[in-house]
Amino acid sequence: MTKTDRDTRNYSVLGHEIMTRIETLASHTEQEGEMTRTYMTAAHRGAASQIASWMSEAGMAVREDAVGNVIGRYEGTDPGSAILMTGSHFDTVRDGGKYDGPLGILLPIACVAEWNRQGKRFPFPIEVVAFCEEEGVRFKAPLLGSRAIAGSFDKSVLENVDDQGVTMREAMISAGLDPTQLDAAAMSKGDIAAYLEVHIEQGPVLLEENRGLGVVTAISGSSRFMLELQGVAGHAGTVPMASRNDTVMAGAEIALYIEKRCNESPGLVGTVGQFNVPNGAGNVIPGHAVMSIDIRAGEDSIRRSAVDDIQAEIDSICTRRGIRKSLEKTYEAASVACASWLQQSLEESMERHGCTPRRLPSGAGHDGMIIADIAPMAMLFVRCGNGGISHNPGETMSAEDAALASQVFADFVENFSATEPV
Ligand code: HGY
Ligand code: MN
Ligand code: MN
Repeated sequence: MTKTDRDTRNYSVLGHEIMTRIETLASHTEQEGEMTRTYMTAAHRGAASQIASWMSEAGMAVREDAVGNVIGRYEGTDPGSAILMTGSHFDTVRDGGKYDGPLGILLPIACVAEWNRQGKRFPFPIEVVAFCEEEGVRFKAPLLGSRAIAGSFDKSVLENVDDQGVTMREAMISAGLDPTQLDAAAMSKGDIAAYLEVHIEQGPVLLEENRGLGVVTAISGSSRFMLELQGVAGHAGTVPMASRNDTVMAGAEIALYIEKRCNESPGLVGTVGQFNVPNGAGNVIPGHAVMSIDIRAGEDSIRRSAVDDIQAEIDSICTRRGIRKSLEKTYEAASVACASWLQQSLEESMERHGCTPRRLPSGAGHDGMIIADIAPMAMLFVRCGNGGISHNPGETMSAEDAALASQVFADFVENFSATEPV
């Protein structure tokens, strides 16, 4: 059996092992039969300890930082060398998929375990980071894990409350964490030689082009808002249409304008993911409605001009309909480019394993966009099945693609040198 055949056989075993572990990790969910794992819940803590034990089985020293990131360190031979960091998040959206996040944690752990079995070490240490909170579901504050490491954690979010009125601070303390130690989690520029995140594409491009892998060029920026609409509640049967201040109809008109405006520029997307009528009733004109707005584009200028237009249209719709509004920006991040020298290295690794390189942008946000503040960042996309669907229980990928991604990831690491080629 040639080395390559052996490699391919080993990696196909690794691919299946990764998929099995993704299933095991998915059992840590808040809701039987669906994938929901939000920050600092019992399911989240269970997943953290499962990941920690896989990291230590793989020969890594494991620590948990003050925000709840689980970090496995595979020591290098040169103690002064900067870290090659990899990882992804282990929280999920509600009723989401099993692969968004965990793939980027479990694939590197499997590769480190293989190197550990072979007694193989690198000059640089490898740190696999299981980021604790990327989706921002429970406390409406995304990318907390990577912000803590990048030193951009905004402590005001500690007072954010979940649907039960629990603050983030309380949730952290009851899980045994110490929010006063958050600054100690931060790393500085220079500590990390490069950050590489392996992630499912969460879209249809690789699937439609029959490719297993792609190299990410940039992570799209996004602007997110919560819009609160105050109208006049009234009797559904007696108030004439012309005299209504109906917050759902105003919200619906706003949502349709967002759709129209975002259809005007390629790559611009707009989503109203939440639209609620608190204490609503079927026979009451809704006097109060709350909706989320998420606007993204690869180009920041395109996103910003769309946001300006949408804000102006919200004003005019609300004035015309006699609706009071409050628009709160909950999150904004500029588009972040991936380091071209790392993209180049990833392409070379892909070519060594028979993949024709394909570069593509990421419409989804990732921890890599935050770590990019303190380290050169790259992402390797892995094909999604089922039309590329994600943030949906139908999210899926194959063991073969997990094996191929492991081979390319391992090749990238085995050929990595901590300095950018001149
Ligand atoms: O919303 C996003 O783009 C990411 O999945 N959190
Ligand atoms: Mn993700
Ligand atoms: Mn996601």
